[in-house]
Amino acid sequence: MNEALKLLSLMVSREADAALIISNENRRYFTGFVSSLGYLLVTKEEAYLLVDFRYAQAAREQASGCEVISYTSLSESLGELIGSAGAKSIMLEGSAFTLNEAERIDSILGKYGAESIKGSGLDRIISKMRIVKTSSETEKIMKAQRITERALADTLKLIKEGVREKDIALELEYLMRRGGAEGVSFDLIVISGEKTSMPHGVPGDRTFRRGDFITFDIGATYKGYHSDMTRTYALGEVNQKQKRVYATVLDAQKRALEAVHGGALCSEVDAAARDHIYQAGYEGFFGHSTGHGVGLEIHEAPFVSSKSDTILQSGMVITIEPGIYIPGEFGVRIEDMVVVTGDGYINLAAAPKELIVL
Ligand SMILES: [Mn+2]
Repeated sequence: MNEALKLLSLMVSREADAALIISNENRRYFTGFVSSLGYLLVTKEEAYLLVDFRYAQAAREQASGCEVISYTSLSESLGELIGSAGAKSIMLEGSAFTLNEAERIDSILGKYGAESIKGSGLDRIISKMRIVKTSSETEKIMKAQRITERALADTLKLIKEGVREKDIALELEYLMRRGGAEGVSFDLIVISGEKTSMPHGVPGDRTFRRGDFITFDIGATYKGYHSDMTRTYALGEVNQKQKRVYATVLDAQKRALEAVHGGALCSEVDAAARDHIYQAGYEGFFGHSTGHGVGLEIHEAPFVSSKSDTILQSGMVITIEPGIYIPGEFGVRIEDMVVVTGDGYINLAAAPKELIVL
């Protein structure tokens, strides 16, 4: 077993005889192997990656720290392993199994005198391991961020009146992939005008007009790791209300960043942004949390919300992204992705944040 698998095995052994992992992200995290299907069985002594014929050769070459088993009958292969390990209780990834898959696994386990433990126990164990990034993980996140910013800089040159949102989103994706991205972190958000009041608006046929705010919420993936950044630009001109809202969001974002350091509570960081926005008179216009962790998933622990009592630790990668959204008018969000350090943070986003009128 590799180090991550050894640690997982140790933590699982306190609560069960084995763990069965099926999510793409967690299989990749523990074995380094990328596939769209596969079962990682971790017992007290061994880790087995069960894959079908399509992945057998690649898994043998690439998977780290586990024995690769190519199955023709999952039921037989999994059953034999569980039987020979003498495992009676198997933790399942609660967030990854569908009801149908869990029923199928239960019927296999039942035949071999074992049973599953469902719920969030295994998810919590894995989340705790993934929440602090290794330097190799952070490097991949930084690379994804650099690809994103380079593509954004080239795309901004194309912004002018009459250009469609979805053409800009497409161009950005193309440039990211050409720049070395595996793909996009999520469907890129490029929205304009009154649509910017929708935090997750979808790029469409709307064309840019003078006086618009244009929101870019964008990210690329690199070797499985995501990046995430939001910038809001103005086109041609801005009015006083737009300026005031933009300045309020930027101040809130800076205050939240100032609150980031190892030992800070996520809820304190959220409050630093939220209190500022509410005191400026925009209570009710900031309806999402201040940020989230980023890694193999675009949204993962820790969650920087008012309800989170998670303590920030050095090595966590989080976003800080307050916003103000005024329905029917416009919205502003500014998002940076940072690495938490003992006494502060390293900002992975370099794109300027002062209001830019394109
Ligand atoms: Mn985000």
